[in-house]
Amino acid sequence: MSKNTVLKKETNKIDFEGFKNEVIADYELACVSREASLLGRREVLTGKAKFGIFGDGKEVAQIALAKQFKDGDFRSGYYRDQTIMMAIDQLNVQQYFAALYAETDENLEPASGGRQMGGHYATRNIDKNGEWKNLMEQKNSSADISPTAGQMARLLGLAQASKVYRNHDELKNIEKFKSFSNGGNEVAFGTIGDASTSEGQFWEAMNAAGVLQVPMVMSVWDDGYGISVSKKFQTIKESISEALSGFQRTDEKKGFEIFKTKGWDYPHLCATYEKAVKVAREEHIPVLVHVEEVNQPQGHSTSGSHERYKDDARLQWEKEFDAIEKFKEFILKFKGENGETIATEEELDAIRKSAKKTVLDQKKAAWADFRKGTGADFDAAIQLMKNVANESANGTFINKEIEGLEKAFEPIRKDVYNTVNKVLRLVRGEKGSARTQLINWYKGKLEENKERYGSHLYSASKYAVENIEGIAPTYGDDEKMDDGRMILRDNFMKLFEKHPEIVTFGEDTGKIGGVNQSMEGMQEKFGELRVSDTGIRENTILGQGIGMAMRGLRPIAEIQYLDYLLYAIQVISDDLATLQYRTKGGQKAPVIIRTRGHRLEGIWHSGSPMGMIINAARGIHVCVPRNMTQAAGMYNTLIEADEPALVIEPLNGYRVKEAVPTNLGEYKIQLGKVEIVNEGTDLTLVSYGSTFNIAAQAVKELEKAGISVELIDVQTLLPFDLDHTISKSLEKTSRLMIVDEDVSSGASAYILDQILVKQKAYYLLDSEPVTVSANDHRPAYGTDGDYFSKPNIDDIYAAAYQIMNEADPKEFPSFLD
Ligand SMILES: Cc1ncc(C[n+]2csc(CCOP(=O)(O)OP(=O)(O)O)c2C)c(N)n1
Ligand SMILES: [Mg+2]
Repeated sequence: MSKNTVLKKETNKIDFEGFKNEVIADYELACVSREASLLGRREVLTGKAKFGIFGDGKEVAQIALAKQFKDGDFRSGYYRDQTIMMAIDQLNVQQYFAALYAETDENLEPASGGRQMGGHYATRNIDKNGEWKNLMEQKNSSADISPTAGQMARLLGLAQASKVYRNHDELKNIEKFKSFSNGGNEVAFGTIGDASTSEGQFWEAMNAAGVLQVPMVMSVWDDGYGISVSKKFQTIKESISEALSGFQRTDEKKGFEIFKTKGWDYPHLCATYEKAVKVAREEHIPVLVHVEEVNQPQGHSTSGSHERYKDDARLQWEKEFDAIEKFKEFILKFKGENGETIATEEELDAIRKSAKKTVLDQKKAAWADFRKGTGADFDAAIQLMKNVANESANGTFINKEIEGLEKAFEPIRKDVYNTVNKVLRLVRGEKGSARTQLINWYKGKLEENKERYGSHLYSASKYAVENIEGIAPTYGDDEKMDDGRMILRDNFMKLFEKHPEIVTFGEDTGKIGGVNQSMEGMQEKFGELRVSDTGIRENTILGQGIGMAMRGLRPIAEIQYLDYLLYAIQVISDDLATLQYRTKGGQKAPVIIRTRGHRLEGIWHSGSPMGMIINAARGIHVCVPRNMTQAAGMYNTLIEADEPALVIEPLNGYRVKEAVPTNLGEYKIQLGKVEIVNEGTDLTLVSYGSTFNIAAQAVKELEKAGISVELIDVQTLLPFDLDHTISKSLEKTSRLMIVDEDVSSGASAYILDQILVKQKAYYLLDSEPVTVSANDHRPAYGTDGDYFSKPNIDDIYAAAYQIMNEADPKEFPSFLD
């Protein structure tokens, strides 16, 4: 067995007992993990859990990987990684089953508090108050998401953080950053299935990691299939390492280090990971570990069986090359230098048997806890409903409902609350005290469950944006004016001086300071580490932001134009916007996304798909400043908060002169607060961003016709007018017009819903509400194209005038007919 040479060498270094114990512990863990997969599948098939996707077949490779995983390191992986999580002590069997059952107590199911299906792993990196834990005292896993390759962009950022920490001398001396890094020695471990390497996200991240030279160890678990679709249809040359061979570094050129190993070959796996991680950790070289011949004994998931698509030969191979069977073979054949053996077959069988029992016991404990949670609700509801039955004329019918619930097989909360609702409907109009008690209990439970299933979409810490109070900009006597871009730039200068953990990056951000020069001179001043150019790759620009923000840095990820945010919307929506929610407050990534848009030229530099963005990105804040003073004030707020946000600077505003505040870097725009820019009595006009400035011109024109418009800038779409200032304005004007440059029924529909429904302003209106939006086609090129595509001053004037004409035709006779 030539493959044993590495281990034989090892045995010279450590005493045989130590070596033997390690191998046996590995075997034991592999067995426990396998038994968890086997039992997990049964739990789904018998109806206790809804869906299962397991890590069987990948155990041995993951144990080898985990040997190299150190405190402070990070994982960004996918649903097959249960054995890594167990091996790094961040998942036990009880938690594994708790997740399968959707246990909502985050103490019992720490990855997501039951919000994610099992197989989606995460560690708790912030505490109950939203404060960072010491990430150097634990092994970390960023929170998994289901979209295949969705872990890639974030992985890049997690690895890049080590690079920043290694090379950023200022941070090394600041105490708080010692809980994020030790001189950048941390590795980011990525895992992905062979089929998911077909996704663009994989290629984009791999190329960027090679360019950036970050310590990322990318493992591909190659089991030859993506559900039923074989490698033949997934990967060029049916081999990801062959496909990526051009990434291999050479003596002359930087690149990746590429390793190949086999998923059942324990000694080779151990040796490979040792080499792979060493080069990544020490030299900051990205590494690909292509783990071939991985198997999948139970097929893809509980949704089907692999006999449908694997032929007999493959199924036979899966049996013969089962990772645990091969591991067992290795142990039994092993002979040390002096003829020592590791274990006998009986001993190994006993380990397997005991693993089975451990798993069964842990599963039972998880189920008992899970039942306890719903059981308490069940018991309380039954008692309260029985009391209602006793006092109600409808007692017989109520008792029938109670009986139905009592007979239900393992009832869940849905069954309990559904029965309570049915009973309450039966006693509507009655006045008994038991009924009141049931109603009060139910309302309290609704709140509890809102929290249980809906908390932490946004930060709940003291650093939540709603807790960051505004500070007005101040102005000197000299009435100094400057281009908008200079106000932004000088404000960034202040922020970068104050917060050494801020880094910014994007296309053209570094050398030239951005396409609009709002970072001009920043790279010279703060260096290439903090102000850098990236490739054209919006998805991973966002991923850099997410990963670095998860490791204590404050990234400002720049997307060159709003229209290209679409390339990043997947990672914004799937990963960033869901992070706090999907971990139930266990992780955060306060990335600031900076972009510019709304109006300039042509189809792809004038878009304003705000409806799409705010609907895709609930969970992040969306700021829509109308000028750069406002934008800078928003950055000043956001840097003090611990939440992700998107700021869309008005693209046509960089060279517009604005008064220069004297307190740059200090003044703050409070998010969720609107600004009444012009007071008026006839009509409330609501707008934001670039179009706001056109609306402001129209308001001046309307004044000449005797129409007094209250002009309100919402400033932020998420959050939206938290004080309900708009409905207060409508109490005065009773007429509402919304001017928005998204397509019809885009952001304007959202704004209308906020004002009419959420703020209950419908009954304040004397005229029908009017929305002025862009045309549904993309905006045409040129100034006339803009005029006829987007809301223009004449559209806005005409729509406002029309409202007043309808209200008082004598005073405001039509000027168009
Ligand atoms: C973006 C996206 N598309 C499709 C799916 C559905 N899906 C889930 S797993 C999977 C196959 C993944 O195969 P592979 O990457 O080889 O991982 P394996 O399950 O084989 O370990 C697919 C298509 C998904 N989750 N995300
Ligand atoms: Mg696969």
